[in-house]
Amino acid sequence: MPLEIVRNDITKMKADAIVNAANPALQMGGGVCGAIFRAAGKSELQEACNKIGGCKTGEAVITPGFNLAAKWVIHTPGPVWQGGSKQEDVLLKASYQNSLELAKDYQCQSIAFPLISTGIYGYPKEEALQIAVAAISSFLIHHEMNVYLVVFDKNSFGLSEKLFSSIHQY
Ligand code: AR6
Repeated sequence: MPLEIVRNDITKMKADAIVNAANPALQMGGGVCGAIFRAAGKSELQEACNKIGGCKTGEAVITPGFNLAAKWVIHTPGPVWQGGSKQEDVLLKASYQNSLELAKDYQCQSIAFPLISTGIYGYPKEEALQIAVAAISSFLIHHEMNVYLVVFDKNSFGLSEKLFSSIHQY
């Protein structure tokens, strides 16, 4: 089962790494980022992020998971949706690819992603879901890893069922 779409709170995922939909300043924000910081331990995780200093859109950095079940948190700022003409698709794909490469470098056997950029950053969910599945699938052609795509709200889950019903048949 190399790619599974699940409906859950990502902070509850028992994977080697969970991915944070971060901002380039690596500061605690709202959405999934706020939830991850609260569950990991706000001050410890913020301190680890401050040591790194920042991360460009589409790139990825790693910190410990502190109080999370996950050993690592991989932080990647996805693009802010600006209508689709600012290479948002390229940058979103890069967020998935760079996070997966970093997980591989840290010998992770499992990783859980949220739907990066689809909340506060405004990326249309259906397109973001297609990009996520395509980027993860092409990585899995050449690598062994259990990848979870964690959808949180009911709409996203419904959309994933509509688009990728075959994925649930494992
Ligand atoms: N588990 C899984 N998914 C979640 C959770 C959760 N606990 N909470 C929300 N989501 P967002 P972005 C979903 O806004 O759009 C922050 O302030 C949510 O339904 O968290 O990349 C950062 O610091 C949505 O589908 O991230 C940045 O400043 C998805 O996670 C900025 O927001 C992403 O929504 C990043 O915005």
